[in-house]
Amino acid sequence: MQNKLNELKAAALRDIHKIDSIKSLEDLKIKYLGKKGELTAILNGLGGLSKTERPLIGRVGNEVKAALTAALDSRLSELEDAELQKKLTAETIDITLPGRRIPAGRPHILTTTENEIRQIFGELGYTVAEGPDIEDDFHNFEALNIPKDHPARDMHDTFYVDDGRLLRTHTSPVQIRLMEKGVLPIKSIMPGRVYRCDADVTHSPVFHQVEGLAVGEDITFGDLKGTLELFLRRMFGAQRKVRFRNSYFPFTEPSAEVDVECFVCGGRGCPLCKSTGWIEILGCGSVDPNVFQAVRIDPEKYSGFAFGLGIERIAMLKYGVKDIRLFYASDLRFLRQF
Ligand code: 2U9
Repeated sequence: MQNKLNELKAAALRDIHKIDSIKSLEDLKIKYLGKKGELTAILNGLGGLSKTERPLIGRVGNEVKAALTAALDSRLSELEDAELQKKLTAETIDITLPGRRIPAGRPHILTTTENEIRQIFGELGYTVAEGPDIEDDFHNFEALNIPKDHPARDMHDTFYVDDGRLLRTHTSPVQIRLMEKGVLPIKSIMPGRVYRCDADVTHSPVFHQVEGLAVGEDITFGDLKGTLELFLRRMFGAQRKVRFRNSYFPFTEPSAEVDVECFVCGGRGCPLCKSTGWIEILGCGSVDPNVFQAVRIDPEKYSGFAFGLGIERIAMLKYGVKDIRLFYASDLRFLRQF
């Protein structure tokens, strides 16, 4: 009987070492130590042994039971450790791996150009005014002294919506609305989208303008010149030459166009400036008395100046962009250059 117990112990220990899953280990425990287990059967059968055999076999049986229990427990904790280790390895986060790159956006070049203009005029004390994109004939044309037969009013130049309403062809109606409020003096710039029925490499049906207006009691053409010279030198460089040429606009009198020394050749002459050495940047002038009359401001008491420029035109000249459509195509290869 004692041999049988020792053989059972040896077999059980061999089995326990071979086991490689917690489930199989539990089955093995049942096989030996369960209610109907092999060792349990022997211990239950002690009553049938002789009085001399019973204590010896009982003691050896209990030792075998203790040895198997210890071996099962130790194998169980080994298997549990191994399982935990496997899980931890599978779940490990390698914090030394480089993070995923999040591509950073940046302002569009037209936004940057507009912001530069806002910044310069902001420092000169100008406020920013905005108005509706859909306008009426009075604010877009009539009040600006643009006659009924002016080509700008033609269907080929202006987008008409309905009931005589139209998409503003410049931001000037914002100035008209501002002056109609009658709060003087005025020193404001008006950035915004404008619409013209025109499309080629330098013209887009939607583009962006910044216009400016100053109205007060003693504002002269000299103030206009000083303001724009300062603006253009800040925008294009302190050493850059600037010149005023006389011109005509219905809403200003006298009117002028302003050129700066060519960015590419510095005035020597090149294809960009068409060998003139000069690049036209903006239009301007003293507010026409007829415009003051349309908004019930007394032209005898008040005077003012206005100017207008196209943001796309400035950006195209400054950065050598040859096709205006590149600004709107959302092509990152183009946009990332700035
Ligand atoms: C009021 C009175 C006068 C705004 C002006 C220009 C000259 C001008 C063009 C520049 C390029 C338009 O985008 S562009 O094609 N603008 O040359 N704009 S004076 O004059 C005003 C505006 C409002 C009440």
